[in-house]
Amino acid sequence: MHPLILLALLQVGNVGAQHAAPLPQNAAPPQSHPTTCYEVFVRSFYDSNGDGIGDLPGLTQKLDYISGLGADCVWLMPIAESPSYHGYDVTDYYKVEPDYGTNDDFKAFVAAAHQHKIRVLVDLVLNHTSSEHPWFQEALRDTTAPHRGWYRWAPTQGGACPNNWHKSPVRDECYFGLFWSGMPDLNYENPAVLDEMKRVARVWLDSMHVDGFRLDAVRHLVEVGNEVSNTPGTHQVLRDFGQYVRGIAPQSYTIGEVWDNPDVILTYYPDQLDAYFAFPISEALIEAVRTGKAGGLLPTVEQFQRAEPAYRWAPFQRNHDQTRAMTALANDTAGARLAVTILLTLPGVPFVYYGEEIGMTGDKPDERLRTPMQWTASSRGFTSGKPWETLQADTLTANVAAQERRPNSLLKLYRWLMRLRGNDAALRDGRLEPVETGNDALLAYMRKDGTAQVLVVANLGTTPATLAVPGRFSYRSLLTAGRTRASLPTLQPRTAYIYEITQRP
Ligand SMILES: [Ca+2]
Ligand SMILES: [Ca+2]
Repeated sequence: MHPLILLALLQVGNVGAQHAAPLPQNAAPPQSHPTTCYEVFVRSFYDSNGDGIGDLPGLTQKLDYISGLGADCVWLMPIAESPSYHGYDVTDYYKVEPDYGTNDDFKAFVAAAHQHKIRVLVDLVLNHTSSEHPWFQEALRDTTAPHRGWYRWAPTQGGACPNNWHKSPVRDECYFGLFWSGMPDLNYENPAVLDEMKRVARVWLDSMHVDGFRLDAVRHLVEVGNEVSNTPGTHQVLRDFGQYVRGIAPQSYTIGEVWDNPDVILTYYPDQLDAYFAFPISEALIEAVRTGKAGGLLPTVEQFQRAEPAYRWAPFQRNHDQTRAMTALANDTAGARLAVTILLTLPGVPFVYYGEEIGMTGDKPDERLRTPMQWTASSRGFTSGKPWETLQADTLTANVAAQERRPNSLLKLYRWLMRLRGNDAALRDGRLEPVETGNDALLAYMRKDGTAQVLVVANLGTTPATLAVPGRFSYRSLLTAGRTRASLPTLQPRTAYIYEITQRP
């Protein structure tokens, strides 16, 4: 039985099993959700043919590495045909970007991933297309074109276009594009647009065999006047789309990007996408490690936990739009170790951004957040040719090969924690209960399922600390070998501990 179901039954049991109430709608059994998901930028992962661009055959060759980490899921940033390096402006939703390979290369990748027991989520960009998409090009040139109504048009005002609108290059009119002129927004007030995106989803699920989607910028789907975020129409599109995908692929997983505060994110449940990224947890986590103060981290986690089952929200450190974690932590390796130990012991479905596991650095502009994976001390580990983007200089020291050789490297810690999470039901699915420490530099929480409990303690501060947990327990470390203890040791500065604890008589 799944622990979440057991937990639900135990709770029902508390109020009298003979009057068991039906489970609330949002506590439906999860469809075997991922344990830990690894975000990959294909262009920067591994180049198989020496053109300097990472590709699908290269990614396929690195599946042993990803499964060796302990990930059972990958999210691939956009892989559909696109004129840009990042792929968030699509020109053909049904075709793999030629830089990355062919549709057959993608199918071969998915088959190999499934042999590694890794599910594949692909980025799906619903909000906008590329301005070079044939739909938009036809609509731009011909006001009677079939796809004219798939975009939003308006007359110019005194020859100019208002904020978020862009001047047509062919006539005196404006079109709407929230992000930039190269990304015209699709018009979801036209039902044909959503119908088309359902066809796209079906093809990727049925013919390409993906296991789900990461959905980009979903809070911006439908505009009302000047309101461009979180409108009722946006919720309705997601409700419709989520229901459609669950209907044709009940085992799939959809996760949306709603980069907003917790109260707003929670309005996207219970009946829209399966899950959303927990941006507020990410921010509180990095902030806690950076400042040495637990601050709002656990209250934020509890806010999500109270509202929704853990498989429906995804904590992470950083993604492809944000300063990399190691850079945000000012190159503090102890901080990076604290951050991942906390991340991978929180409830939810944690996501790891490629390269985080070796402490890759990077700051804006965006290209520098998405540099090639540092397999070895030079770019030769990524490509035999000239890399599409220069690697970070610290590939000399921060690389997979070096960390494979070093005991206790960051890479080995990630591997240990990801596998631990996969094998420990309390860590994977248990509820989080904060432990009062009376010290803001000391973060402590229990993870409990029906049978086991795990205690996580992180001393975020720079001085040693102690913590007395009420009750008589035995402590068995899940991070290091060693004897079972009767109490916690002195908690060293900038160090985290994980113990399985059992009641002593
Ligand atoms: Ca290539
Ligand atoms: Ca939009």
